[in-house]
Amino acid sequence: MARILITSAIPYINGIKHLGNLVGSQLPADLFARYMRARGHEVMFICATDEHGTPAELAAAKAGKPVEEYCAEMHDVQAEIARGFRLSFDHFGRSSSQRNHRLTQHFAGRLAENGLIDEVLEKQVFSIDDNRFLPDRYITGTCPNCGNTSARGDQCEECTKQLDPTDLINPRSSISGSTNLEVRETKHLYLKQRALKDKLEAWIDSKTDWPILTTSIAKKWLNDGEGLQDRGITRDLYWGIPVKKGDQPWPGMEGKVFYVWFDAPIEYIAGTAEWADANGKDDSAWERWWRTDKGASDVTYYQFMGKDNVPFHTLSFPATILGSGEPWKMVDYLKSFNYLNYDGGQFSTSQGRGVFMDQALSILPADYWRWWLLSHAPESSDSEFTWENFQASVNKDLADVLGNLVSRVTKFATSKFGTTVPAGGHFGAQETALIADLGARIRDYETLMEQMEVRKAAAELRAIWVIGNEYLQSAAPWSVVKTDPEQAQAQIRLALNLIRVYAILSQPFIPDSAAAMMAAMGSTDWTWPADISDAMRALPAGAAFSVPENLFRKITDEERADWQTRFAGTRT
Ligand code: B3M
Ligand code: ZN
Repeated sequence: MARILITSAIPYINGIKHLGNLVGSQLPADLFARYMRARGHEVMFICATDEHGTPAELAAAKAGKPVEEYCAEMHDVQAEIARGFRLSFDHFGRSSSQRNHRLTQHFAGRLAENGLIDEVLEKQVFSIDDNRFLPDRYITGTCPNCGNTSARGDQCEECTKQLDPTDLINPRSSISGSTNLEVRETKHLYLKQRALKDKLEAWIDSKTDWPILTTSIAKKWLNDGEGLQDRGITRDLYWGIPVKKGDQPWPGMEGKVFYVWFDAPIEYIAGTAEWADANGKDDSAWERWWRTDKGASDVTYYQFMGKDNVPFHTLSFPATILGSGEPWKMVDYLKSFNYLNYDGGQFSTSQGRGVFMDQALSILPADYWRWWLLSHAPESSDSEFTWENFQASVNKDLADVLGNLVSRVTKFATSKFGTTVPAGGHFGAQETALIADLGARIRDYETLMEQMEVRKAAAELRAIWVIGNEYLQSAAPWSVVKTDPEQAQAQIRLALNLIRVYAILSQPFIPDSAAAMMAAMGSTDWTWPADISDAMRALPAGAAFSVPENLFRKITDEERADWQTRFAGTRT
């Protein structure tokens, strides 16, 4: 049994995420966590809301609420939606927790002690009308790189270039729209990432099994253009973690907070500490996941995120950890995703274009979305959600292939042999061949799941469903029963066992349907089918089963057309 630590990029607090966000981090992380638990490993799966920074302050202002209140409410909303999607976090924390305050201040203190912090008097845009500094998203203007006229002070959403507020052409305040701005001096802390370049490079080079998407982004940031830059880790903002050196005040930094991207990844650790607190455990319970001097040296740590988050996880966060000089667990494998596009364009939070997580659950059960999203995960390239494709995929894969098999078998068995597993006959050549084929395919499926090849794993799972259908088609118990009822009983016994095995294999993708299948088979035995021959005989003759409620319903053309118009834009 291995110990597996899994973190998903933590979603920003400002609003409900769309399906593109979901498939780029939380959902595949959940798939992996579920699979690893199903294989009997000890898993710690952590996510949280990312609550600091200008997006939170701006969203709270727009909602007319104090930012603390806004964040508390939105955390609960996101937690509820995560439960709706069956995201199986061991803990869904908050980056504004006291645990994260203390840990973030601790890391900053260690970095300072190790000579890795510069105090820099720098120039920041100050809004005279708003009487405040305008860091990051508080300022809007024209991108010097691509000409986008609504680029934000931290990054241009069009061309993804990272920006400084002072880079923007024709800058204006995001709060008031005022252009009555001036540049003023203010003191900030810089993390001397350049001093850590060799260490970072050696660490990245040691990750020979990382996906190309991950390493190419890391390398680009390390070496391209001006290369790795020292990074400002503080801001002139009200909302955030107060700048302190450990638990001591930081002279000259009063009233300032840490930059959101400094504290957000630390929340992975803090979130695990929050888990320990929430479960009445002491510090050793979370430290054994995170401190290599306290038991974490046998942990394997996986991170999941969208490609835009990769630089922060391959350079900035590792710089914090390496710079601390303390034995913290670092990521072993970083799985990153491309973007999911929406129906000929992009998902857009600002324009309300696409399907958002709450809307998705309001029209169909979680499993439909989970299946489509995971089987179309944007791995090797960007992928696209279209309603046609979604409808086809749900109707074919879930309803026709899997749902139909379950319903046909259980209904036929009930009508011919009653509601217990029939005892007659024995497995012949066809059954033996199916079992052998299944065994081989399950081994492939395991390999793909272990490698986090999400799409390929989904395709293999679907192929596993398909061979069950093909078997039934050719064995044809509905004909055989007329001439050789014993043989038909053996075929049905096999098919009922197949449903249980499908429940186990499918559970990471479609947990609710899997639970319904298992319940219908009257079993609670989720043991992974390591020995397929045994697994196909697990339901004993005479055991009761039932016909499950229709597992999947088909999406009609009218629904598809309706949803297509409904989600075309301008979410209210
Ligand atoms: N909240 C950005 C995002 O949701 C950011 C991730 C933080 S991971 C530590 O894409
Ligand atoms: Zn741009």
